[in-house]
Amino acid sequence: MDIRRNFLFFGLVLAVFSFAEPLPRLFSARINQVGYELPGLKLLVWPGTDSGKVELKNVKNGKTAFSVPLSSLAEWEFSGESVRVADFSKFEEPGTYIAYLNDRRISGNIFIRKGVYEDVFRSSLKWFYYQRASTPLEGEFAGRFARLAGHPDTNVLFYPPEENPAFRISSPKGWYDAGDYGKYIVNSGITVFTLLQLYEHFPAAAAKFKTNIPESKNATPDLLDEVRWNLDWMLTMQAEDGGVYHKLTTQQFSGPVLPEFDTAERFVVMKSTAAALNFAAVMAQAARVYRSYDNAFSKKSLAAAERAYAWAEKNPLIAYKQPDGMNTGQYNADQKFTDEELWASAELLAATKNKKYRDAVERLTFTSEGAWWGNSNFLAVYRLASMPSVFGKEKSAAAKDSLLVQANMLREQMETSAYRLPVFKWNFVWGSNSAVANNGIVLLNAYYLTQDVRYLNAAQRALDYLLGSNPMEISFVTGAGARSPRNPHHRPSEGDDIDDPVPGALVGGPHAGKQDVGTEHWKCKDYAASGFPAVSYVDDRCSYATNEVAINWNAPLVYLSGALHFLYTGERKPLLK
Ligand code: 9MR
Repeated sequence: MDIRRNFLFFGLVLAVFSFAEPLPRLFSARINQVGYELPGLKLLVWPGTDSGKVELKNVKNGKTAFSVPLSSLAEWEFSGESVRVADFSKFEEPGTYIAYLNDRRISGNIFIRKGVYEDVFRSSLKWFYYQRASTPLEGEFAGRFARLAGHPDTNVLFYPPEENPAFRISSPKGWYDAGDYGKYIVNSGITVFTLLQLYEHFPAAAAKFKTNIPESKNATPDLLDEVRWNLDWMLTMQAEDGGVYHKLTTQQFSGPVLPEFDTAERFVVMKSTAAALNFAAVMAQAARVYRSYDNAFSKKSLAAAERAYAWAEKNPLIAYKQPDGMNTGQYNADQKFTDEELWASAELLAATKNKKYRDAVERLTFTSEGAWWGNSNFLAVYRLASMPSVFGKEKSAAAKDSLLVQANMLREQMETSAYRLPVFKWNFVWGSNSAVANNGIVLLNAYYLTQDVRYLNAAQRALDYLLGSNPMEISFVTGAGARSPRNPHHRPSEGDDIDDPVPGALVGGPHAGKQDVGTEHWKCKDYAASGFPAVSYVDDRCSYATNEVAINWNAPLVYLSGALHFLYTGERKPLLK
């Protein structure tokens, strides 16, 4: 039973004041509502049965600028729809267009221009600034989303307190994990890794990219300053023996209030193997990435990583176990930590070249599975495949093969499925949108390693899906596109007096799990009744299973939109070493 049920009362109070109207439908053709780059793949998905030629008319003069026949009808098993596809990739004239079929308007505005993903990239990265704990968000940087500081976290207790009554640590900063105000090491791991990878792959362009944060005027790239906010917090979560506390939260999730009003006691909870290894991996990565900007920090991170790794060697099987009376997130997927161990060993080897870590990398195996917070396997694979100078030609080639197994499956799925999407059945889980975004990252890595543009095109479709080319006809990113979530499950957006949600957030997305139905479902009737996974979504704050936001979901959106932006507008080749 999810503790959020305990907030039924809050829900009832809110229901009186807020009636989340369903968003109006658009013109039905499923397009990337943000737009298309000039040279990229450009698809339109038409859910009607009628066939014919799709004509793109320029809004400037109403004249047809391009026309292309629709494909044959095919069914998409995840939405139950039969659809046709129009491929207008060959059309490269910048402008704003509207699609017509047999003289009937079938689309909203279709934007084609260079740099079309810059805004969504910037806002999804900037969203992390809005998630900062222990600091006010000032108007200069946050605009109308300015708010007071919350959660100083300078006096954090141990949970359960009776086990260690004298315990106190100061553990400020970090990002709020999601719609709630907890801070969790495991989820921070994949998030930090993903954001730092973008910097590693496109250092020159990423270094110049500005997000208007308080650190923007210093000599460090904004992307690295943003991630540093969370790394600084993570460092405080390491105990003297090298172990790392699993999370820092209140006992219960708070109500839908701004940070300043959530004043309940905050606790750290037990050290876990997963936390130690996630910590070791990203601290070792940070040691490399920050070396030229802040050598002292780099050294400190590396020492912390080595201590956490050594702790995990001595404590290899400590799974997180939720203590009685503690009801916030758990982030414990399995009792096996070899994937985290491989990842941490690979990062430590890249940072130190030490034999100890090389032996571990040689001993541990990897598979062809994708990345999410519960499986770090691919995080290691990306690293191994891209650094033959560190891991040896053979090991890197094996990692590349492993990556290509998954990438080929995704590419084929994109090329053959009715919606032309690199999405599998098992991606429709809690946080499905992040699964789609992470699939895009697998494909981009395959593209880097092979220069085969078919992988790039498949990655483009992952972004298209997130930005509107989906059966819900919605861009799943707040503030981006013609129609986007208005009511995410996100306490700061719920607790303020601003109509719009905080921008740049990717909501969790559709899936048929419906873990939230039965709580406040009177507002979510259609959602509760929906059968197909790709349409089981509701833009309502009550739906924490489909409409919450989270750092590990936004990070792959930042990566995907950022990498495509860089690849299309300048740095054509990522840096792999
Ligand atoms: O992202 C997590 C998802 O994979 C799990 O199925 C779900 C239920 O355990 O929890 C999700 O993570 C939540 C975390 O536990 C607490 N903060 C909000 C996260 C997003 O819903």
